[in-house]
Amino acid sequence: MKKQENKKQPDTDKIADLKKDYKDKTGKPLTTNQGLKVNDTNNSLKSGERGATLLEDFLLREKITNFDHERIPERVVHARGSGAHGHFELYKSMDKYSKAGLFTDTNRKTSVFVRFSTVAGSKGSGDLARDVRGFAVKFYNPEGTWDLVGNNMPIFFIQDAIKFPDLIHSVKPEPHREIPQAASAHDTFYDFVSLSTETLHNHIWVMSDRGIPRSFRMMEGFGIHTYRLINEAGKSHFVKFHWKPLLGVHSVTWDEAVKINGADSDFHRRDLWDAIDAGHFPEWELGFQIVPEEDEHKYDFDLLDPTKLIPEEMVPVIKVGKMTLNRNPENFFAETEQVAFLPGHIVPGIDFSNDPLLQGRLFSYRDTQLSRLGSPNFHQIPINRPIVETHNNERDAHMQTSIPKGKTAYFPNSIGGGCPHLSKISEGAFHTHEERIDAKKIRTRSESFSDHYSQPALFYRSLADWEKDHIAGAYTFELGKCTYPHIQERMLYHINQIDETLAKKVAEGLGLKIPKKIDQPVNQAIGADADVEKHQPGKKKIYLEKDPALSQANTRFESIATRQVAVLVADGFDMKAYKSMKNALEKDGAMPKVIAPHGGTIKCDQKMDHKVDAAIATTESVLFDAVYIPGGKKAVDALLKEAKFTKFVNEAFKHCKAIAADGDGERLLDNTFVKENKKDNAILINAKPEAFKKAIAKHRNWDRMEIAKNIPV
Ligand code: HDD
Repeated sequence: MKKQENKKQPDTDKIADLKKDYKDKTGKPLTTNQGLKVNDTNNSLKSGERGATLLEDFLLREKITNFDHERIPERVVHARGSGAHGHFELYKSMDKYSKAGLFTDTNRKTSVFVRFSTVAGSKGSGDLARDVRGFAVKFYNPEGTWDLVGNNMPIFFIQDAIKFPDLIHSVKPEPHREIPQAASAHDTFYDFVSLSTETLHNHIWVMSDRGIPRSFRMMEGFGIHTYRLINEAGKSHFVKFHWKPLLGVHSVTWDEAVKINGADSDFHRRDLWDAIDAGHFPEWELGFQIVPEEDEHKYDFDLLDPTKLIPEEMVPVIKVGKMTLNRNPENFFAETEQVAFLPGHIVPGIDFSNDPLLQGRLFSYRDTQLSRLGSPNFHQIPINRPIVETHNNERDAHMQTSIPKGKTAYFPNSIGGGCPHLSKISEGAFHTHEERIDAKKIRTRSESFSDHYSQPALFYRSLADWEKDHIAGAYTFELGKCTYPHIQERMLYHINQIDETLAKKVAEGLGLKIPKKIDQPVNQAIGADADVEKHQPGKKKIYLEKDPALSQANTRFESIATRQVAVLVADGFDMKAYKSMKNALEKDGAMPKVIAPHGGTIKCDQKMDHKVDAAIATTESVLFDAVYIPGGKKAVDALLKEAKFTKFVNEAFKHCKAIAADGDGERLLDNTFVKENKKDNAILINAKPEAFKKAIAKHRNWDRMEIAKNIPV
């Protein structure tokens, strides 16, 4: 991740296009929407100084009417999100697989707009909910816009789009009292999950650390469905899309997530904005997992089943290019709120598969924009407008902003010279891959979709001990919030099918026994006339012992760029130690922040003033990745008088973060639980800054976990 000067970023094609709609009010007079200059926007027109307001007051009416209608419906899912602009560059031509321009032209800088989101919460909910994160990318191509609308997990909860309303109704706040907000830990969700065993794989991912990322910039992204790539010769390959963050995949702990939501519920939104603003542009590599058509049936799972991933051990990810996000939006509503992603937006060289979840999505996303953005003309909103001209015979409708010329709006026509005219495939027209189909029309689920335990078990087996421990904690917490013992037991039964040790731990936490069997069939994902027994999930299969790519223990740990380091100081702090640490951290892109007993400025031992970034009363330990105490006798005496500094260090220690202290700084550590644990790898006392930096790059010292659990903060 390179630090770059934000202002110097050249405009992408899409930014140049958006600039046509920028409105800059600097130095401009206030006018009505008709351009009339205004001399008073504070007082309405009245019948006398103390009289009633007059209906004539068009200024009042325009201002209030606009205000009354400011809100649009929030997204029915993924309501809370944050967006950024950037570009995608290809490493080398992938023409063997795809004829899409963005996968063949290495000279191209494809404009992108990305929106990250949580799923269940409303627009104003906290960023640190335990949830899936949306990862939606809009590629503005000269051949038309392609949307890759994915998540930060490689699989989905359900196998057929027709179940999506049920899934979402079960996780959203319960309908009678609209509780809980942005949380899956409640009765209806577990009722649904325990009866729909296809959900168990995505569910265990949500219970893992992937459900509480440290940053949007430190998440993987996945297209999830199997798509097709089509080359110039018309040959199709199956493909799964992956986004790999250059900063690695990192998460916070549940205790932090809960506290971050209170301390800064915009934590992820702020993190993304600030990083881009500071020139630390987040980057992801795009990867393909390619499966030749002839291998479609060679796996123990069905490629069309979106609850299954293809282990990277079986099909490696080929890195094909890099996406960089380097510009924040100008206006949240105009861009991030109004952007509309549709999995059906496709370009030649890419095509859909028959995944029944994807097929249903192809309907839902266009449909939802009609109530959210209000008109089929939503594609004319600047952020949704393609970078190429569009022409067709669709006409009129609400908020038509273009002025199509001519007499004809139909095809074929001769009056309009046959225009807009059709294009041949050789001229770039989209052509659906001609798949041979010989089948009955039937409402059912393929039996090849019935293996529901093998992949959650593979995921769990592939994790490090600390990750497994976090999962046990998450299940215990979530099921502990479920008030029906029969649902808790049904869940325990399923967890036991995934892993017996895990089930035992969760059962202990819940104070329940693991049932040996469940009386009624559990997979209710099928219709009333179906053979219920046939669709019961079979026992887990082990076709691969472990897939290292599934564990965050095997991610990248090289960089400390953008890591927030709290520097705890008071008047008289040791400037020499501070400067040397600050310079060392900043050299590698970390961001030291001065935290002091009060705001404004603070004096070092050289009597110089230093700007305070946050008074201790206004910040919390959970907002930082590491802590440094530079020392200085007088300063540490002052820090010891303020209990929140001690709490700050104890919390950082509990959350397994790197902590460094120089000189007298050690006395603050001696007032905390660090005192008994100075041999810890990520506790650095009078150590070289390099050692501290190494510990920060490791993200957390999970070896401390057992001790950390007993820290009562
Ligand atoms: Fe969806 C939004 C991702 C299944 C129906 N979805 C939405 C967004 C993301 C995803 C990232 C937010 C886009 C944005 O930032 O504006 N959804 C997924 C993934 C799925 C998935 C990765 C499975 C692999 N979704 C899915 C199904 C349906 C929907 C099966 C309906 C049948 N999704 C919607 C929606 C939303 C949406 C209701 C709400 C707002 C929007 O579309 O534009 O249409």
